[in-house]
Amino acid sequence: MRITVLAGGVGGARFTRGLLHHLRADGVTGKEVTVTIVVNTGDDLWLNGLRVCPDLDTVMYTLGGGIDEDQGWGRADESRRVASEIEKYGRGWPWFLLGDLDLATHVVRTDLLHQGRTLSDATDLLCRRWRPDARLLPMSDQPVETRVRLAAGVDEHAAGETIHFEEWWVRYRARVPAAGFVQDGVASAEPAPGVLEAIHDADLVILPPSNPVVSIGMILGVPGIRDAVRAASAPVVGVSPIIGGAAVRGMAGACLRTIGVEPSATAVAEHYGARSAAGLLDAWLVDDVDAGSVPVLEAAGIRSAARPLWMRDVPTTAAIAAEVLQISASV
Ligand code: GDP
Ligand code: FO1
Ligand code: CA
Repeated sequence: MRITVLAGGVGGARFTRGLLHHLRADGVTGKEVTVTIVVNTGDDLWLNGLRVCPDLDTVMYTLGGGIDEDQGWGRADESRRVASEIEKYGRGWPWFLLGDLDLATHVVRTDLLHQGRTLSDATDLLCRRWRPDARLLPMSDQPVETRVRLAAGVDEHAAGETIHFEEWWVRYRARVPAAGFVQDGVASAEPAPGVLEAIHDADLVILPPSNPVVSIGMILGVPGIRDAVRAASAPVVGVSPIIGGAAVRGMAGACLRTIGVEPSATAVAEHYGARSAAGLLDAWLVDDVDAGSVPVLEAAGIRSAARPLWMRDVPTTAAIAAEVLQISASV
């Protein structure tokens, strides 16, 4: 069985860890199951001369056992000696922490890219150390940068200017009003090698509880990927990242409102749309508190079910993944 997940950082990583736990612990089908994760690279940036790929690293560290569990990103047992030295030179982004251990990943990746390797190759090589038990594919080997068009000026930025997504998210905590998101470079980008095949050949495609706008939305924006999901012969099942009208962790609500989508489990499913109506989804899981949206979505052609969707720990997340497999069998 082949499962393909389209993922951002923390939400996608935690879900996939639960999925792998479920598959490996319970031997689900008795058959060999391979998992491919197509990861958002819209957040990637150059900082202090280094290529930083936040979502790829979050997935790699989470599945490889190196993640800072409380924070959800970066390395466990991290220190910041280099960052504090860099700050003294007044260079880089003092509000975006590159920890000492994490820096090693960026140094190795940047070295590989400077040698002419692709991001896919560099990711493969980094994963040889972390052994994530899944294949990690960047959405594209070409840089596609998520930028935020500001609706109001802030600090040195004027209204109407675009800034890197991480500056809007981390420096301004998504509190500066945004007029929209731009995918810089997307027109000339291609899906990375293996991405379209992973979707085409899958027995199940999962949209995990990742940010629908700046994580999954950016992956779907790469030419060819949305069409591949629509055309997949496998069921496409999504898990709501919104519980009771709020993003569970983080500021996804601000992203949704920016594109005119209400932060609710129903509205996000309608935003993805039913595959039977030119959209992407065959099935959708909502939290118990959103059970009221099940009949609405069923009427819209999306098989739906309500169950607890808080990813509290690996076992509760594995149970969510089990439910995804179950509902996928009924579409
Ligand atoms: P990011 O790149 O680190 O922002 O991570 P993702 O895009 O993969 O996922 C972030 C989103 O995951 C958040 O905006 C939440 O909406 C969602 N999320 C985080 N934790 C949970 C959880 O426990 N349950 C559910 N259903 N969604 C969650
Ligand atoms: N998130 C923060 O809130 N503050 C940071 O300083 C920060 C640094 C950082 C460094 C490397 C990395 O891989 C991730 C990092 N993140 C940080 C997480 C992150 O980039 C964002 O929260 C997500 O990408 C939002 O989608
Ligand atoms: Ca991200």
